[in-house]
Amino acid sequence: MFIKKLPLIMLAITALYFSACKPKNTGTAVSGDAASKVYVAPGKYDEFYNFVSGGFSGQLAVYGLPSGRLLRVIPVFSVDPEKGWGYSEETKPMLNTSHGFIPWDDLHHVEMSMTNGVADGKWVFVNGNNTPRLARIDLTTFRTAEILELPNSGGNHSSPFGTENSEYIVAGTRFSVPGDDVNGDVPIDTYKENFKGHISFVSVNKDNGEMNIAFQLKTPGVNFDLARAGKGKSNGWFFFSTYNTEQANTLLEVNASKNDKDFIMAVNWKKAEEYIKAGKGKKQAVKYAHNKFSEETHTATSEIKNEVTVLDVAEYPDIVYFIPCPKSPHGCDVDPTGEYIVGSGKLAALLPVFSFDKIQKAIADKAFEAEKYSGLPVIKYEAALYGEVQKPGLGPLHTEFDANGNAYTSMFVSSEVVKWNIKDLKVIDRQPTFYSVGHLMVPGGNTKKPFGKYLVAYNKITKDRYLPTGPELSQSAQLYDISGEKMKLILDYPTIGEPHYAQAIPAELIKDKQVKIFDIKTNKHPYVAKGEGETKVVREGDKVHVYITAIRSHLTPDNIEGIKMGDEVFFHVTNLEQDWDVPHGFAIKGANNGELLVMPGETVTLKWTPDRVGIFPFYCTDFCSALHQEMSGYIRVSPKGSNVPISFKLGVKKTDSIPAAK
Ligand code: K7E
Ligand code: CUA
Repeated sequence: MFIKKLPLIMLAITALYFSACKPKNTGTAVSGDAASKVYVAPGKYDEFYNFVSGGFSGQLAVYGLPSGRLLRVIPVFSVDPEKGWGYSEETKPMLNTSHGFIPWDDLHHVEMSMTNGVADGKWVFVNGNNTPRLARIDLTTFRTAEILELPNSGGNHSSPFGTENSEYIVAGTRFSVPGDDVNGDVPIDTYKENFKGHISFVSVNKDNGEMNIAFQLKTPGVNFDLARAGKGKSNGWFFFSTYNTEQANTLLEVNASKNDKDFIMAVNWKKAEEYIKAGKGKKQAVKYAHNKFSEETHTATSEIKNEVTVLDVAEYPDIVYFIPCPKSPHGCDVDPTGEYIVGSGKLAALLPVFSFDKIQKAIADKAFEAEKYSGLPVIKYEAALYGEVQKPGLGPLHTEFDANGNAYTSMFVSSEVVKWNIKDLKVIDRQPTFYSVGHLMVPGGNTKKPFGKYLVAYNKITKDRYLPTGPELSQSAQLYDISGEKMKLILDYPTIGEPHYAQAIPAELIKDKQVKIFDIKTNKHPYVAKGEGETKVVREGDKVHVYITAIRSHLTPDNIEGIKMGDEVFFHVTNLEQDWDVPHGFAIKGANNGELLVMPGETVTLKWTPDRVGIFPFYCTDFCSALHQEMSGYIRVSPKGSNVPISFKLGVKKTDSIPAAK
């Protein structure tokens, strides 16, 4: 029997300890040559791009390593008025869901697309934790290209994790809930009967990256926390950490911490794929949004889909095997060879390392516990275990690897990163973090070929590290040099939102593949004006379409009349520039909206409903030339029923009014 009950009082003490311990030494702990290791001289480039989750900001931040310089914030799940994301008409559909438009989410994990188990620099996948979604970011534009909602899910935390060739991006639900096709109006304490887990296998088109839900696995109701695909010899398998295997529905802090061991759930996804190919999956009616951004039209579309294929693992018990793992495991990480699977029990005093070969043998020998879990086989702990790292630290969360057979584990409670050897499981080094490290990241540290060299700790608490800024302090990243036997702290910098996971790729992989401009000749936006001669103002009932162009340093047209109260005005701004790094912006007084930021060759639309009669200035918001302040115009709003005709002009070039469209 592997499940033992802990007395409640002990749990309370554990919980207290879990949240209270911090290292006392807040000193710099930085050695003399640290500055030279992170110094990237003006005009020089960083060695790595580091993609860091923005947590509750909903965005993805891009930093250079080793400098720690913030290069860009890519809006993903949250609106961003700075870039017009979720404000322009073109981007609004990206934030559509089956619940309607949602302006925010909580982004935790980052997964690079891979070829042969190594990041290939095409796309980054990230998760929306709250309203379950996946997003794909294109690494030639640094823009969110696609967002896919996940049905049958309640919190998309165990996500996104990819297979060796990004055949699938996999997403496990954090909260189990009744499936979307059944009546969910059930008492919450019927969790055990009615709540189910779902894991989505999302296929990725090799050429254009498009995501589609290939199938879902329906599992017992537990909480899925994190996951990793197998690699090398374990390619074809997936490993998920679970908690709340107690299936509690209240006071999880206590009730989901009762079992001495929860599980790593090993999934034979190749087998699941075979069943799906053999037609064993069941079609289920659901509702989810699939949003895509086209760089041909510079416009997003949102489609609501109605069906998903589900395979119930209870009916196919050779897909899923549970492996006991002490105690509320958080991270579940696979080493570069694919042989070792590290479980990080948040409340455990040791780190179990499982062996893929032993797991295979245990399955062949049926080395299972007498008691199944929800009807599924539980492999005996010892039969799957390679060994345990003893006294690694307190509150282990996540593990990454270098190229030399070492593992690095973050310790939330004892605030340290711990280096240990995968073969002999001995701790080699430990260095403090300031403070309470969550994820850590080694460039390539999740892949078959880690780059090593650096480790970044992403910390939850900053306290005394930076100048204080009121009650809320920025969270932080800390950079360690791991090229030697001992890890050396070399840099400490604040981050946006809350950093959870991050991944880094060599700058060389993508820096010369960046889109610099969009070719105006191929712009297929329905409201493009490909030159000033194509600008116009068109009334369609009470909708007015303004085809406007921007080029240094004027907007065409810059005098517009004939707008009336009750009109909805659409400013379709085309940036005529064909030079790198010359965006123009657009804003108008009183607009209940963000600005537009329009890249060269692109068309973007701002919707404006005038709320009063008068003259409204508009202007370019991006300082684009010495005469940027001149890049402005006026629009006249007349009362409803006024007979001021539509007219528009730039300078002396008076343009005739365009008759109302049919
Ligand atoms: Cu921050 Cu990956 Cu959501 Cu651990 S999770 S810390
Ligand atoms: Cu265009 Cu300022």
